[in-house]
Formats: sequence, structure tokens, C-alpha cells
Amino acid sequence: MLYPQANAARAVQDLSGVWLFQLKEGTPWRNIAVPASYNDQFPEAEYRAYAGLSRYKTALTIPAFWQGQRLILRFDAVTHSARVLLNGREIGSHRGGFLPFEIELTDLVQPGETAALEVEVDNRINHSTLPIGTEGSTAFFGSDNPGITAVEAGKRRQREQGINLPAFDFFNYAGINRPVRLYTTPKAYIQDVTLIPSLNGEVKYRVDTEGEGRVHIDALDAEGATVASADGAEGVLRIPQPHLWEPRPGTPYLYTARVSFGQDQYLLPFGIREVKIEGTKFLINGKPFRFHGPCKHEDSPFHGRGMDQCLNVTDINLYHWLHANCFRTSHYPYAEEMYRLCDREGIVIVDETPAVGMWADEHYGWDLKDYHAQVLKDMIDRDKNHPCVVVWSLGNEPSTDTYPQKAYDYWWPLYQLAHQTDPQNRPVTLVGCQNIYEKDRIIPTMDIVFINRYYGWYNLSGDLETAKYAFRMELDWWADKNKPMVLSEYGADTIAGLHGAVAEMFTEEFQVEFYKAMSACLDERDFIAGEMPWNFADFSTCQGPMRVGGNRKGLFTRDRRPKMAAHYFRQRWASMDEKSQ
Ligand code: BDP
Repeated sequence: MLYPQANAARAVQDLSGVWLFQLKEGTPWRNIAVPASYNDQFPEAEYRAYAGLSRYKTALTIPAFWQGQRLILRFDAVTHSARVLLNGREIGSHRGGFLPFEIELTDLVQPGETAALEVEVDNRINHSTLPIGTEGSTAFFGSDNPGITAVEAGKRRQREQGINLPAFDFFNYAGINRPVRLYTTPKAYIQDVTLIPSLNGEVKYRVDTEGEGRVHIDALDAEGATVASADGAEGVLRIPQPHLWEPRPGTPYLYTARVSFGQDQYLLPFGIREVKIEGTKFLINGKPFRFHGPCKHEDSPFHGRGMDQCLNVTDINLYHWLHANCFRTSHYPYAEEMYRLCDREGIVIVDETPAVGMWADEHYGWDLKDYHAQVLKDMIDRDKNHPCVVVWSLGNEPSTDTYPQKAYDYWWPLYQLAHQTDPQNRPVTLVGCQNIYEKDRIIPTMDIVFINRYYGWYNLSGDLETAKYAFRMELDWWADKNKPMVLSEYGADTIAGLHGAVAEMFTEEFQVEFYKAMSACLDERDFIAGEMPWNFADFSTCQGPMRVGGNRKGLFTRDRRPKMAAHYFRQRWASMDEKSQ
């Protein structure tokens, strides 16, 4: 799906602003900022804790001079599902809170008219949503005490009252989290553009269109000069002496594909780069690439998971400050603006579906597979042209060792689907939980192995010498698999400002010592293709006995102040940058 764009042929009306919001039937309509999660915009507890249907409304005015154009309403993400009404009539709906959907309005409103737009949002999570809700079975992180009569009764009561707990470790921020836009195209229009670049400067392309017309395509260099052209819906652009898109600290050179079709036009930035795996090496443009950068969340004060360009730019500049070169979109596809920024900034992305919370063994019996496949396809269709995206992640930390065959049967078809769907055929991974790795059948079959490990934190807590001993033992097991491996999560909760001459858990000193211990193990092994600390910044979670105002494993605080560990990685990754130059 193409990102909405204003150009010589298309107009965009951004509907960001202050809308009206009703938390539930009978509560007052109140002003609300869009886009942003609704949870933190009101001081009342019920807005933060609510689970159920809510409503947004605004007025939509179609400029009269848009006469004769197609009109498309695009929602970039409504979490977790949406029903859209125009003048009181349902015109569309969508399931899933992290990917865009569109509704064509051409035959539903007249240019010059004002219509009432209403969006009903459902933030509930359960066994058939991605991410997963617990349905009252087990809370994320303890406080569960199975078998105790009174606790069980309490849990039943919570279920009856509709308390809706996440099976994942981030706050269930909901609402219209990303922009809503109305845009036009001419009646005959460009529906999609697909680009497959290779290092010799040949860019295979395909343009999907609707209506009558002929396709012409130009490749423009960074200065806007035309460097290659072609005609027809499918073909090859031949760019002489191509500049490559290199991840930082290289140059993320971008070309633009200018596509025209009848009256329509679309400009798509793209990079020339190739991603390949050879033995234990992950190669970008034929050169070994070592992933180093913390995983992220879309999370900030006030906005919740709401898209915020200023935050994105600030975060990416902090990545540069850290000499970090990548992140994983843990644990859901991010707003498209972030990928567009990373294309320009040379930051590499591991793009992840919202399949998180699948740690209960029963989930292989739930009816999720087809929906999961659809979400994976939609994510790849949305993000396929971004040079910054170099790996697809099918999901995070499912159960894979209790029923290894069931896990294999669930994930292997998704692995194949990702390869079939991606025109650039990028490597695919599934992020593995700390588990009985010898029993796991699926994680070792991935193109690149991503494992999350918390030696020294959740297990062998505080004992870093033994943590190293155990982690080394596991690494010995992986050593002969002949695959590149990334330590895709590791970290320690750290309260900014808490210090100790003795480096004990939760102090800033411990966080640094923890990372030093893990670095020592990683640096000994050639097959290690990267390290991705958990997490870039502290982030909000639901309440739990292991969360002090959220997850505190950030290298930065939630308001982006560096902890000592940020300085540690800044030095470490600066010296890695130097070596790679
Ligand atoms: C991992 C999860 C991540 C959590 C992290 C933690 O992938 O979502 O936030 O642990 O516990 O298991 O901090």
C-alpha cells in the first residue's frame, strides 16, 4: 500500500487535530488529540484502564475543487480494531492495530460537502488478536498463584468485570494512534509500485494501476537529475554508476522513482542495496554488517503510542549519538514515518509483526494462523520498498520448546510466506525466548538466528560470573549451526540515579557491568552478527510486581536522558564504527 503523498497529481488533507472522544456509552464527549493514544490524555483512572468500545468524531469537509478526483480516507493505525461511519452509516472496518487501511469515499460524499466522520475503536485483546490478551488466564509476570481458592475467585471476578490483561510487557495503548488523511488520485491511478534494486544499478520494477493509461518511470538521483527511464508496467531501470544505499556510518544514498500513469503521478524514494547471508555473515552490499542498536518501542509521555515526528527525529539522533546502526520494531510494525526517516538516516530496521504474547502452549490450538498470515503479508506489502528494512521478524518469543513440532508446524509456513511475499526476498527470523534451546526445532531453522537472553537478570540474578559461564555454554551449542546470530534482547532494569559502590541489581553500575559481561561473551565468537540491548528507553507497561512505573531496562529514561549504560554503548559502538570503516 502506497504512503499518501501530495504531488502535482494528488492532494492530501491531514485530519490531525482535536476531535471529540467518548470513552464509553454514557460518558461525556471530550476533546482529544489525534493522532495519539487516548489513555494518558485524561487524568481519570478509567481512561487508562478501560477495555472496550470507544468513539471518536470529527467533521470532514471535501474541498469543492477536488471535483472529478478519487477520494480516499486512510487510517495509518487504529488500535486494535475500527469501525468507520460516515453520516451515521458504516462505511468500513478493520482488524489489527498497527497497519493502515483505506476506504474509498468517491461515491459517498460530494466535493464541497461536510460529512460527520465517526470512528469506533475497540482496544480489547484476547486469544484471537495480535498482540495477545490473556483472557484472564495468566497475568504477564506472576501475581498468579494458581490453585489458591480466593485468588482464583478474584481472577474469575476480574474476568466477569471485563478486565482485559495483556500477555505482553508493554502498556496496551489504544485509539487513533497514527495519522488519518484524506487524499485524492485521478480516476485512473497508480495503485502500487514495487522495486527490486541490484548492485549493478538495475532496478526491476512493477507498477499496478487501475483504469486506462500508459506507465512511464524515471529514476532521479539525489540532486533530482533523471538518470534512467523506462516505459511499461513492468521492466528494468538501468542506473549507470549507481550510488549505493549504505547503512550508517556509510551514506544512505536515495534515488526517487517518479512514476506517471495518465494524469497520475507517484514519487517513491528508494535505495540500491543488497542483503544476503553467507555462512555466518550477514552482508549488506557484500560487506559484513554487524547489528548494533537497542530495540525500541513506540512509547512516550502524553502520546502513549501516538505517532510523533519530533520524537522520531530525536530518537534517531540519539541512535547516531550512540553510534547505533539498527533497531527492531519490537513488537509491532511502527508508523511509516519512522521507516521513511530511517531510509534517509541509514538506520537499519528489523521489521516485526505484532505476534507477541504467544508464550502459552495452547496458542497453537487457537484460531490465529490465517489472521497472522494476513498481518505478515500486509506488513511486507506496506514496507517492501524501504532500503532500511533488512530482515522480517515473524514474531517475538512464542513458546517453541514444550511442543517443538507444533511450533514448527505453525511458524514454518509463515517463514515460507514471508519469502514468497517479499519481492526483495529478505532474510526472515523469529525472535526466540530464553528456553530449552536443545529442544527447539524452529528458531535454528531461521535465516538468521535472533535470541533473547536474560542470563544474570531473570535467571542467575545478579551473579554475572555465573551468567557468563552459562551464556558461554549456550553459545557453544549454537556455534556449529553455521548461522549468523544476533543477541536480540538482553538487559537489566535500572532506576536512573540509583547508584552503588557495589554493582547490585537496579543500580546504574549493575546495568553497565551486566552489559560488559555479555559483551565479553559476544566478542569471543565469530558467528555473532549483532547485539541489540533491551531497551532503548524506559517504557510504560501494565502494573505488576516486577515493574516500577513501567519497564526500566532503557539505556535512556523515558524522557530520553542517558543512563551510564548509554555512555558505555556509545564508546563501544564508536570503536566498532571505526573498525568497520
Ligand atoms: C522479553 C520480551 C520483552 C520484555 C522483556 C523484559 O520480549 O517484551 O519487555 O523481556 O522482560 O521477554 O524486559
